Amino acid sequence: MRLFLALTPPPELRTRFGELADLAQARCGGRRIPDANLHLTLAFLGEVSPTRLDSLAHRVRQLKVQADSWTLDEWGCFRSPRIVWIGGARPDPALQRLHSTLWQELAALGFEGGPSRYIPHLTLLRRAERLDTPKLPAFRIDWPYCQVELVHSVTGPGGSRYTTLARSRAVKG
Ligand code: 2AM
Repeated sequence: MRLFLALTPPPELRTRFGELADLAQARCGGRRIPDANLHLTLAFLGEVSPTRLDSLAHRVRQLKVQADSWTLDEWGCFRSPRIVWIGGARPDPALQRLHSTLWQELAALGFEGGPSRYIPHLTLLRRAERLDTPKLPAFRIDWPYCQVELVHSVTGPGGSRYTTLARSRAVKG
């Protein structure tokens, strides 16, 4: 089963991110990610044997994620997969720490393959026809978060469907 750890936006931000996805698609073309699928991947695990799910979900439920906020204020793209995304103009130490902590936890469970470099990004479009992001309007959105989710991705003819299998404890403040 294909799994990843992610932050998922609260409903009001999902709508705002969806509006940015519409703007991006109008300018760049490509396949817009549906609002329901918008997320920030923190750790991509790839194919995981279902026999490992219980221990992984258990660990995720034990995690204490320090509440923080991610500021998104920049358009970006990955050229070869032709992905258009939004992220932060400046490095975000809290997200980098969270990414490292998660991969330490995952390594303790025997998962390998944490990337050496992490670029926090929220994908809005895939297979964009034009990577014309400099012409897109400026924006600034603060995304408060306090929970990581373990997400199962199933790819079907209509695209990917995501199901949350476990959530970390919410630790406010
Ligand atoms: P993306 O948005 O940059 O494509 C579910 O597929 C999530 O895992 C997506 O957010 C995707 O990131 C990420 N993902 C998919 N394949 C990946 C890979 N090989 N390495 C890292 N992240 C990946």
